[in-house]
Amino acid sequence: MGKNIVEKIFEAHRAYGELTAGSPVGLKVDQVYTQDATGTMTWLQFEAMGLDRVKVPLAVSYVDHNMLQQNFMNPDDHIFLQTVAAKYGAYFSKPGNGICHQVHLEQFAAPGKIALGTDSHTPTGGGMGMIAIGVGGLDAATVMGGSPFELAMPKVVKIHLTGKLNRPWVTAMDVILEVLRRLTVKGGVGRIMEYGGPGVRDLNVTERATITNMGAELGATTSIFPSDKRTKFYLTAVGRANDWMELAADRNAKYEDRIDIDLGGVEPMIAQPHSPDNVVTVKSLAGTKVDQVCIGSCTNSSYQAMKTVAMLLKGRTVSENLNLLINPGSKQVYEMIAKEGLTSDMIAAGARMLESSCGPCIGMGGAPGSGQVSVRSYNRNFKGRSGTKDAQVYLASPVTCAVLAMKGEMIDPREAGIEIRAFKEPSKYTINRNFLIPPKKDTSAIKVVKGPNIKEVSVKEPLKDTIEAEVLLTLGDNITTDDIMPAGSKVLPFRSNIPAISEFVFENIDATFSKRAQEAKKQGGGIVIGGENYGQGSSREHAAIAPMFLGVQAVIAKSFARIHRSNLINFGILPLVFEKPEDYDKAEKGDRIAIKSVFSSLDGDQTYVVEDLTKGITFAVKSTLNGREKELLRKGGLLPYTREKAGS
Ligand code: MIC
Ligand code: SF4
Repeated sequence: MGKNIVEKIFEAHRAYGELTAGSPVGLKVDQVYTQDATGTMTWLQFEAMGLDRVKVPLAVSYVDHNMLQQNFMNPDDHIFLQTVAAKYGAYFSKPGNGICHQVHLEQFAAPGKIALGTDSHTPTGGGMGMIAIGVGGLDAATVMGGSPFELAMPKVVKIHLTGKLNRPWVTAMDVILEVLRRLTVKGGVGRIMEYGGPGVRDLNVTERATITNMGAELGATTSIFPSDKRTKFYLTAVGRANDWMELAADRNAKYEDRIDIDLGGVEPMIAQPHSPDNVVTVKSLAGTKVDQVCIGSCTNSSYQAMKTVAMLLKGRTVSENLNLLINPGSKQVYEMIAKEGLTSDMIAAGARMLESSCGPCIGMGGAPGSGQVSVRSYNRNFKGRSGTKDAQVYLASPVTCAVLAMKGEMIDPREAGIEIRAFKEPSKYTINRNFLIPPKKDTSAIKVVKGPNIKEVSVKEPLKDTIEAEVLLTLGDNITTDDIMPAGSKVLPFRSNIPAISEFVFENIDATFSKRAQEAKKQGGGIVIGGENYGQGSSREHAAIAPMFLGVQAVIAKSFARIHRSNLINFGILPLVFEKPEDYDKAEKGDRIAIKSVFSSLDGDQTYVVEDLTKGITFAVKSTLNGREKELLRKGGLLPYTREKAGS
């Protein structure tokens, strides 16, 4: 039988298990990378394993998120990450070198390989024909320690592309917005999106990477493109021709489902507040006033994105009442556009140039004013993420963004009366690796430096046979990890300090949560109730560690997002789903509930009876844990489990 690309790569990396959808499969991983906001925890956890060196062929520690250095905290994290990388044999990408996904694409991504990253947008590498998956920090640490990466074999969906984009006004960003419009933020759960069809040839690697990057918003495990001539062209242009190999699905490959997109029919699209799947055509919003435009982020900050924007801005002016912020994705891109005079076109037009980092995307500066409209070429517009609770954040292509920046209001870019030349993919990129510090052979003299804000990793006590706890919060569908554990300049510096960061859990939904949880912890702990797709979005494991620290014992939801479900298990919190979704509103905030005989349920059919002691009613919930996950939960999570194994 013919194989699809996913099966080919999985087969070549299989450590154990079957490639049957839903069953556990262990994969040998080629590359692991971390970024600073999730990386401090990851490396602290790696350190706790007591190994001498990482056991994967390539590990990279990037710094790109926490770049606002308001005090000692962020720079201390950077020093920790640099010294810990040096100590354990990883590359270190210095602050200023760029956003991890863009830099990784330029420097390390290679067809046929498997990479894990402690960031949900790791699938960017899928544009290069690799399997690149976002994971929680502890999962990454365990793999760096030499274990295979285990996941439930996803279903593979084919996105069949035909035709050609109507350039320059329609871009790869519009394609992924169209996919999100059709499939929603839940559409990819448990799936890998494999792109194919003749339309693939119309897209170059960085365009493909925009699509796979934002494929994370579908909830998909990852997305992947074939590796073909265009992949070879890009790899040659970045000086890595040797990393190329051809990769295509067999003619008779099987897929769970197929989605057809004619690139020629795609229009300029825009995601409206507050979800990346709330997508309409830009045209339908014509006339809406825009106050801020941000161009860049890991989704759209390649040389192509920057050059196209510069060509649009050249000789023109940013609208009087609007702010334009630009963050190029990597130092190499920045250097190249500077050399070619493109930054000067941007500056002359009135753009505020930011450093190569995540910046406004994660609320690290660049917050919009009260109630303002911000249009961004980024991938997430969750409420409050920009740093301003009542801001209206929209997502669109860099081309659309640049046009809106000049017009000051929404307009279909095709109707703005602006002409530009077509973009030509360069056959040679600027290459400069001076901010990428390679691993050293002899690390014996290296000392890991930890500033005062870097605190020990917290550990949970083993699972109890009876959970008696208070319902702390009941929530709706699609709760994001930004809702659970907000980011932004106030909170991010505490990523290496769990007691401090836990004060902010659910802050934007219910500011009393942390206090109430701490009270409930004294009486057996708390329970959180959610709807569908609980924990979508960012991979931040702080959305599990901090609730664990606050005594949350279980989350009961209609369904969970993949990375967050793993993170909950890794930190000893039971992820339970309603047996009957209509029981969702039976237990309410403030109710005391009991789950008895947890162990026999865990070993049996994984159905548990929940008694609402306040209301005197019962309902059933279940778990779908595999053998390893059950073991982890019994011990209180992956850290106590690994420690016990190492000690035995
Ligand atoms: C994000 O885009 O939400 C982040 C910030 O990059 C996160 C990681 C984090 O919270 O540190 C992600 O996407 O996983
Ligand atoms: Fe950084 Fe934003 Fe990309 Fe996350 S989505 S990695 S915050 S640029």
